[in-house]
Amino acid sequence: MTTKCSKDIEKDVCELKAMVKSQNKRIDELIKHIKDGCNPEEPQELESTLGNMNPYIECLNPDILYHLNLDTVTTDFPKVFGDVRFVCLGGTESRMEKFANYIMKEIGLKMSQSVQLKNISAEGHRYALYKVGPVLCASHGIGGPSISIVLHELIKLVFHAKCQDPVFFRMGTSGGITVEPGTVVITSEALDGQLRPVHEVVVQTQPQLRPTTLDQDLAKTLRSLSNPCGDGYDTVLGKTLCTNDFYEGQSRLDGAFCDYTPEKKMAFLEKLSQSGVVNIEMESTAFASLTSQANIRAAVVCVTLLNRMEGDQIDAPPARLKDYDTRPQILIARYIRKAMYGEPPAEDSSYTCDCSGDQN
Ligand code: R2B
Ligand code: URA
Repeated sequence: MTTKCSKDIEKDVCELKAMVKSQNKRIDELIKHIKDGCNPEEPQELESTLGNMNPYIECLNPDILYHLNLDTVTTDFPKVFGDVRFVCLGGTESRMEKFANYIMKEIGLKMSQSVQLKNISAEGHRYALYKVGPVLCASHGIGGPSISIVLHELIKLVFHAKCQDPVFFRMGTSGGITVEPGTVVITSEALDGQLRPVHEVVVQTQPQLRPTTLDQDLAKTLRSLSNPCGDGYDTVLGKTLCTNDFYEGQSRLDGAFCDYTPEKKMAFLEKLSQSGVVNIEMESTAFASLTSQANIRAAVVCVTLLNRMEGDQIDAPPARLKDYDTRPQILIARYIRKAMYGEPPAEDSSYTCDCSGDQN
């Protein structure tokens, strides 16, 4: 056994002192880091990228998103939803559940076979909400009032979660003006029942006209992701008429009431066509105005179920309607894949559906 000479001991002591000194320095750095983290001058966390938000929201503790059955005290929004980059809305719960399962495959996320996707808002009994990695999928029901409620709450959700530049999509169905049934329409401009590019909101008895601005670059990018030859159907950019009613509002002859003639109906549809309108649906103006108010990039992608120049009733066979329903989903999935991975559309991205009937 060798004994250490006093010189070696001195060296060890010296090294130990240096180690302790360096550790103390590291501890000081960590303490400073923790302190700086609490300093509002130097925020460590990213802030929400949304604009024009209601200033009173900050005072709400908790903020209860009643229809989504969520609140900011029992759910840690930044932790649970902070990674959301895409918010996809569609009319029915079943469409959005199918889309959630589809997008999961498309973006390569896997879930164990025994686990089912959970509808986060099931207990709210109004809307369905699924989260698939960075994609939120929500149902919105029919019409402006219904989509407006869920959008207020989804916009607050991404605000509280401090999501960075989330993109919103509405995927839906519509009636076509002159275009072949099954055509996919990306809305260039959303018009209300008076053909104005506005969404009217009555606040304390006063009508306010809010612009229905949609992101033109996003619309063009979506259009560029279509492949008419490969897809077997057209994808077009055009104006969308948004009505508050499916029957008289869309100039149908098959509602419970009708006080105009078939000639007047056709004259109206011709006028739409001449104004550049290619489809009619019921949520685009509310969707466009609420998203643009919050500076959110957004797009409306709807398939046409019929050509309104040829009739009013939706009489295509269920299997065809199911196939139509998948078309906006395929396009939006291509966009999401490309945004996430920079990939072109997958060869296998055609979506085989079951036939359980869902066409809102
Ligand atoms: C399209 O289809 C629904 C009406 O059947 C409505 O939600 C819309 O915009
Ligand atoms: N949705 C509508 O709002 N109108 C149609 O004609 C078809 C679907």
